[in-house]
Formats: sequence, structure tokens, C-alpha cells
Amino acid sequence: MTIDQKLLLEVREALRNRLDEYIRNMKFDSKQVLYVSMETMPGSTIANTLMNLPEDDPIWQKLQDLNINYEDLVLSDPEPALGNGGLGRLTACIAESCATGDVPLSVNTLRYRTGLFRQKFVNGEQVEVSDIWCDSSGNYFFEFPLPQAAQRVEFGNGNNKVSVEMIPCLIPQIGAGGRCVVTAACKVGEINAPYGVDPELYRRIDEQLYCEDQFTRLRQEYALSSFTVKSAIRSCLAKGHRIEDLPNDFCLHINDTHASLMIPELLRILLDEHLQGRYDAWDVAWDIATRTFVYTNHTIMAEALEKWPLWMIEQMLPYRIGQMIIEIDRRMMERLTRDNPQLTSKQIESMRVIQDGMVHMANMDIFTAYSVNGVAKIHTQILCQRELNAFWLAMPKKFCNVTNGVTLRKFLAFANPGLRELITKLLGSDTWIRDTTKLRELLDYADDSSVQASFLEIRHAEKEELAAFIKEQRGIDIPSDFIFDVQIKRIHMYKRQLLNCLHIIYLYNQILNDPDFDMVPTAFIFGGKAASSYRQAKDVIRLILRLEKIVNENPIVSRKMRVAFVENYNVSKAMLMIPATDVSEQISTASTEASGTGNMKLMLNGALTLGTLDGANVEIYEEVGDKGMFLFGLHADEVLSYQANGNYCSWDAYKKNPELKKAVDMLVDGSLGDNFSELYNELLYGEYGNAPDRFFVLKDFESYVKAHRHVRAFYKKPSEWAKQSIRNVALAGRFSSDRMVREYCEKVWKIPYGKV
Ligand code: Z2T
Repeated sequence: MTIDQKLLLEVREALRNRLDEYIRNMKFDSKQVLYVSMETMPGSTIANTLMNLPEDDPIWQKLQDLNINYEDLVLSDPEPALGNGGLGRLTACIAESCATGDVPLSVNTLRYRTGLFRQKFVNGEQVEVSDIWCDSSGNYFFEFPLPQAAQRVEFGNGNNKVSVEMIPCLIPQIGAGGRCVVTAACKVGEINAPYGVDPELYRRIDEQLYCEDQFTRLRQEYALSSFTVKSAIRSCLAKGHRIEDLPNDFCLHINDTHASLMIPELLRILLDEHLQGRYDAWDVAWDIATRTFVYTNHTIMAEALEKWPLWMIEQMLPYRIGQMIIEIDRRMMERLTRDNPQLTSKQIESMRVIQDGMVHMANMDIFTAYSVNGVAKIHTQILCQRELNAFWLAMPKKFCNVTNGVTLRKFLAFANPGLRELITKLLGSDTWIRDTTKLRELLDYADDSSVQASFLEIRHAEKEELAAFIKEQRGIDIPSDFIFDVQIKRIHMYKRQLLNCLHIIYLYNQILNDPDFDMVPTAFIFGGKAASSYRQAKDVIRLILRLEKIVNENPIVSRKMRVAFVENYNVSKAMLMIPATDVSEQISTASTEASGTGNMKLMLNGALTLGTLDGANVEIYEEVGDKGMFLFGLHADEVLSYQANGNYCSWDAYKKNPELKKAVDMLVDGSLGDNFSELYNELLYGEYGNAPDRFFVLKDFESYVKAHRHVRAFYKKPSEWAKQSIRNVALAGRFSSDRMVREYCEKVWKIPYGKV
């Protein structure tokens, strides 16, 4: 479907009006947060705009006149896929909540000409197709370039000096109160390269998200970092403030380590351009830096912690950047040894910025930032007690937790209009859309059988819509009276889609062995992309697509279960799938998922969580208790202790349980019609030098099977199920990004929430 041009213009007008108002009302006296993120995934701008326009906005009448179906509209609106998963989506939720809460924040990011790939299934495998989110001349309809705010970023040294113009393009996000914040997505403008240097190398800076080429990747990180620091300094001085006032004017938020180069960049500019000749220049610069930066950590997975070779930084960036890093490292060692006699030299060494010629970005961030936070209770705990323990012992005060949240205007109010109406009717007004604590009042209705019936009806209608979509997209029939069991997230070994698959194979065997096997019919629905170079994850996709065929095409098995993999999962697909979910699969190995945010979006819509005590599942469990959630699996301390002692043997579980053994063997014995030997090896022998079954899939299998049995038994009691579903919605207010942003204001950014 091509989107009605008139409508596009209407939405664009609405955005431009708010943007103009925003620029007119910019409060120059209050502190601004620059949230610097290599990723953002706002989803459809049409949806993001419409969802927050008040009911009396003239645009609604016009839409009605045009007779437009929103769901089709949103699904056909190309989304700026400038991110991978949770981290990029969180950035967009933060922006939306800041717009709603009148918090002066802007997101700085890069404007990748090709975002994350579009996923296609060809011959039972994922194929990556380049994603076109702009028109044929490279423009995006809902962005507003701001060339007057461009900055020049410099690379290299001496005769090889190159300068690249970075031009911000603004994508406004309107909040529920009608104000807006902007995402400044930077693109490359004019490049000045001396004779002999290929300017094309620098064109690549805004070419694509997470490019494999490490040189380009480093240039991307520096371009975003330098642009941001320069913008902040320019604006501070333009207000007539002194450079020492920078920390009062700006908080520079390092969203994971990708923008860590802001630290040496700020020191460099301060020392070389603003504090020259002052005997205390370093101390002043350092004092400014340590009051300006904050850092959020989003993972403890070692392979995701960024380290850059110092030589690469020295060679490709201005040489002063390398010098700054060396100086931070030197002074840090002096300070840490002087102030922490209680720490061992091994502990001190672990905190070093430069180790074996590699720059440990997180270490530089933690030492410099005045605030360091994790994204869920258990994640922050593991950071403090384990991963970053030495830092925590040396500087406990700068650590805090801010549990993630999601915007319920998008994922509940807009995505699930039936539920929105019911809640508004029950609570007597729609103020819960901005004050999510009000959702708690729904608890009064959890036992009310007519409310329970309405809940189930709304869910059923959503399930029919999703089933129709899956039929159209994948040609698979899913009866809407099946349990909709949904796992939607990036494909990753630690997220354990493989555990879900082994359970499906197990059920398949059970049904075939015993045609009377008593089972509430269940549809296992997946969505998610695998990184193009991640072989095991792509094998998992291949496995799920195999299971689709084997299960759905078997006349006996398909009476009791179905499998479907929704192609090209993205933000708009999420809005379609989440309201239709009965069971939310959140089954990562305990201690591996920092927070998870899909778990929150699903809970918000009344899905019951089937999960481990990992990430924010822990806090979901605190809210809903045993009856509101199906828990299974090892606890984080058990996982960490197995890892520390190396005493987990995956063969034990495999040999002990014949049904599990059978399911695992089927990965390689040909009965699935294809071979999955790498996944088999992963479980029993270990791959890439890792321990066998490093994510405890086999260990947790029995407990997972049991949890699923509970799910099916519970589903037979619709009134009980509906009651817990209502409780889930009622208790989800804590997971609103409004609460998260309020906490960031208080604990991290140190600015008032909302209007002063
Ligand atoms: C990402 O999506 C997340 C962490 C990363 O660490 C990178 C990416 Cl692309 C570098 C996710 C976490 O895995 C998830 O648990 C969390 O909810 C999300 O960030 C937002 O904090």
C-alpha cells in the first residue's frame, strides 16, 4: 500500500509546528541532557506522532475523512531502523518520556543511510536484504536538517589531516503533553581531505550501523563524540557562559561505551583551546569532565565490552586524543593506589584504562563519570559485586541502579486500543496514560468476572488479527483458540531460543508417541533477527523454520501445536504481536540479560511471563508474585558459581533424561530433515573454545518443561488466567519509561523532572 500523500503532509506539518515551538521555547537557563547513543529505534514516525496528538487535534477529523486503517498505515510506514534491539529501543522510549515529562533532553546519534537489514526467509534461512528507510534521493520525509548546527570533526594528523562536516537532522518526538524533544541524527556533509587521502573512507561514517570494518567503526564513534562535545561547548559559550559552567549547562550521557571518546575529546579541546597557559589547566579540565559525564552500562557479556587498540586511536584520530587517554590512565593509577590501600594490586590493575595496548572504554567511563548505572536491580548488583567490584569498592557512591522502562503510550495505549478503552472506562478517565501508577486501581477488578470476560475478548480479537497477519505473511494457519506463546527478541545464544526449540521437539515426540497426549493446543510464535555474521544464531533461525514445517505439516501434531516465525521483526511488528500474546517467553540464562524490555511491553498488555530470575524479570516477579508468573531455571548465583568453579557438566543432564537426549540427538540424526551439528556441538562439546553448553540449556530443560506444564494447566482455568492477566497490567506501572526518566532526573542527570 502506498501511504496517502495528504496524510504524510499532515503529519509532517504537525511535527514542524511542534518543532518550531520547541525551538522558540528552548530554555537556555536550564541544564540540557545530551543522550549520546549509536543507536535509536523509534519505529514509525506516523505512529509516534499520532499516538500523542490530543483528541481535538484537527488531524483526526482529516484522517476520518480519508478513511484510513491505522494498522496498515503503520505497517507500511518505513521505520528508521537505526538500531539493533533493546538498547536502541530504550533510547527512543527515553526520548518519548522526556517529551512527555518536559525534560530537556536531546538524543545525538548517527544517521545511517542503511539501517539494520530487512530480514527475509529464503529456503529456510535468514537472508539479509538492505533496508531502505529513505526515499530515492536519500531523504526521510519526517526529518529536518539543521545545517547551521553542523560541526567539523577532525581526523588524522599532520599532512593527513581530514575534516568532516557532521550535519544534524532533527526527528522530533511529540510527547503526551504536546511538547517535543528531538533526535539529532548526524550525517556527513563536506569532507576536506588532502591529496593522497581517499575521502570515500570518511563518507562511510554514515553508511551503515555496526559496520564490520573496525577502522570505519572507530571513525563513527569519534565523529559522534566530537560532534556532541563541540556542540555543547559552542552552545555554552553562545549563552555567554564560561567554559567552567559547562557542567551546569550540559550533562553528556554515555549510553554504553560507544561514545566514550567524548571524554578525551572534551579534555583535548579544553586544554588546547580554552585553558592554554593556565598552570592548573589539567585540574580544571579534569574537574569539568568529572562533573559532566554519566555512563550507563547495558551488558556484562564480556564479548560486548569495547576495547580499542591504542595504536589505532593514535593513528586515526588527532594524536592528542591518545595522549589524553594515556594521561587519564597515569593519573588514575596514581590516585587509585594512593587512596585505596585496602585494594590488591590485582584489583587496581583490573581498573586500568590501558591494558596490553588496549583501551578499555568502560574503565575510562567509570573513572571519569560522576554517575554509573546498570539497567535492572540484578544487573547493577552483579556489576557492583562482580564485574566492576574493584571500582565499586573504590568509589561506591557513584554507582546506582535505574531499572529500564518502556513507553506505555506506544505499547499499550496505541498498540492495544481495545485495552486502552477498557482501562479508561474502568478507571473513569484516561489520566493513567500519563500517571501510570493509576493502573494499580485495576486490581479492584481482577476478580470481576465481567471484566475478566472483556479482557479475554480483547485478547482474542488481537489474536485473530495476528493470526491473519501470519497467514498472509507466512501462509501459516494459527487457530486463535491456541495459547499464543511468544518469544520476540534478537536471536542470541544467551537468550536461549534453542531451549524453546528443544521443548518444541520434545512436545512433538510426546504427541507422536501418544496420540492422546493431553495438551492445551499451543502456538509457538517467534520474531527476531540474527546478526549477519553470527553463525549459531542463524542456525537457530534455520532450526525454527525447520520446526515450522515439521510441526505444521504433520496432521497429528498440528492439532496440538503450531510453530510460526514472523519475518522481519521490528517496532511496528512488535505493536502487532505484543497485544496478542498469552505467554511471554523471557528465558535467558540467569545473570546474562541485563534487563530486557520486551518482558515489560508484554506484561503491560496482560501476557503472563514464563521466565528465569534474570534482568528485570526479577522485578516483575516482585510485583506479580508466584501466581502471576511461571518461574523456572537456575538462579544467577548458581550460574555464576558453576562458571567460577567450572563444575557444570552438560552430559549429566543429557544422559539422565531420555526425552531430552532424544530431542538433542534429533538435531543431528536426520529426523528433522536437516543437520544442526553446530548447535549439537555447542550443547555437548562447546564451540569456539567455550565450555560445553555455556548457557545451561540442558541444565534448565526439565524445569522449563515443568513450567510449560503449569502454563497449560493454568490456561484451562480462564477466569484464573484472566485474573492474573489483569493483575499483570495493573502492576506494570513501575515499568513505565516515565518512572525511569524521573529516576534519571533525580539520581543521574540532577535536573528537575517536569516543568520547574
Ligand atoms: C543491546 O540491545 C543491549 C545491550 C548492549 O550492550 C548492546 C545492545 Cl545492542 C552493549 C540491551 C540488553 O541486552 C538488554 O538486556 C537491555 O534491556 C537493553 O540493552 C536496554 O538496556
